[in-house]
Amino acid sequence: MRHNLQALGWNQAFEVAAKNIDPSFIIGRVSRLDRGWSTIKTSATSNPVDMIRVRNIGADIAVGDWVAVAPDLDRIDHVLPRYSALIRRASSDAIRAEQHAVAANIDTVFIVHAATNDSNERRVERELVLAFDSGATPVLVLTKNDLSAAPEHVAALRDVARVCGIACHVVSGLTGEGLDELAEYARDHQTVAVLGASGVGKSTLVNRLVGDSKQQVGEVRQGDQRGRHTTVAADLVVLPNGGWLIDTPGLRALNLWTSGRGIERAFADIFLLAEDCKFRDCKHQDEPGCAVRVAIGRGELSVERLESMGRLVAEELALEEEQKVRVRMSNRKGMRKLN
Ligand SMILES: Nc1nc2c(ncn2[C@@H]2O[C@H](COP(=O)(O)OP(=O)(O)OP(=O)(O)O)[C@@H](O)[C@H]2O)c(=O)[nH]1
Ligand SMILES: [Mg+2]
Ligand SMILES: [Zn+2]
Repeated sequence: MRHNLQALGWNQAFEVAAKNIDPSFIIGRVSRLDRGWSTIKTSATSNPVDMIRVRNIGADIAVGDWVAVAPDLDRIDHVLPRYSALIRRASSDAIRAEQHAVAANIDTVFIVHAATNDSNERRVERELVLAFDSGATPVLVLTKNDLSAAPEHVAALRDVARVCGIACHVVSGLTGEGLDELAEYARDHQTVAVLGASGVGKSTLVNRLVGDSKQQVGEVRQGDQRGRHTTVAADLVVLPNGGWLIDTPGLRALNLWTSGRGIERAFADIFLLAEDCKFRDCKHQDEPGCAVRVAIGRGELSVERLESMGRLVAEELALEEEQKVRVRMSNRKGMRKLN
């Protein structure tokens, strides 16, 4: 076992995956990706000698990945299999659609929203699908609780967390309220990715948890409270208790990439109701004996939530179709390469 790497999150599964890698290669964890260059930590200290910089030529890597680098530091030779990854679709262009891994080898995803009125349930649902699909455990974090409270809004978001069985914490990056609870998720060298819209307060939380102001924090616009995309690259940072946080840039578009069980888990309440629909393939529109419609009639489920699920399901199906077409195209010999 490479004991020097354990504090960085190295485990037995990585040890097994790395057993055939040439011992002269340097193994480390990607802590930051800038244009063309990756920063790789080879030990958990913040000592500069424990970090190497390597060009990312043709390497498909994300912050949090474990990689092996040739001794001449020329390039990344291996990327070890990930046990989880937060993946979104990078482009909405059908032919050039590519996946973009936001963070890899994570145990928990903090989905950060403001406890004020600015955030929306629809974005929470989308982020939940992505987070569940990643293989890590999502946790909803409602921050800026020191600002004008919006109790109904907080109650609605708490409800979203409750129906899909995840924890919800109401915190403040300014006063520090609730942050001890958050630090618990990064115990024992575990890794937490922090996801959320620009300006929501991700870097502020990371700084508070880390205990310094390494992450740059930006003002939000006065009118609509939107952020200015202050954080430009994901960053792996260590906490005083030895856990790891990945601060990420606020992403405007969060398009779905894969189709794990994310939708089923993010909309667990609707899937449960649907078991009582008369028809197994009920679309919950106007079919007789639809238990989902009954719940809407009783005010137990909102139409908006059902429609939101419908949109995400359609997005996922369209993606699956595109992928089939892409496979067919690439199988055709003599076709000009399209991507
Ligand atoms: N009152 C209050 N303000 C906060 C809190 N957290 C963040 N802010 C403010 O919100 C603004 C944006 O915070 P950031 O931490 O930069 O937001 P971010 O989510 O990292 O944004 P990007 O890096 O652009 O994705 C800054 O002006 C912060 O000072 C909080 O808990 N309470
Ligand atoms: Mg930031
Ligand atoms: Zn139905």
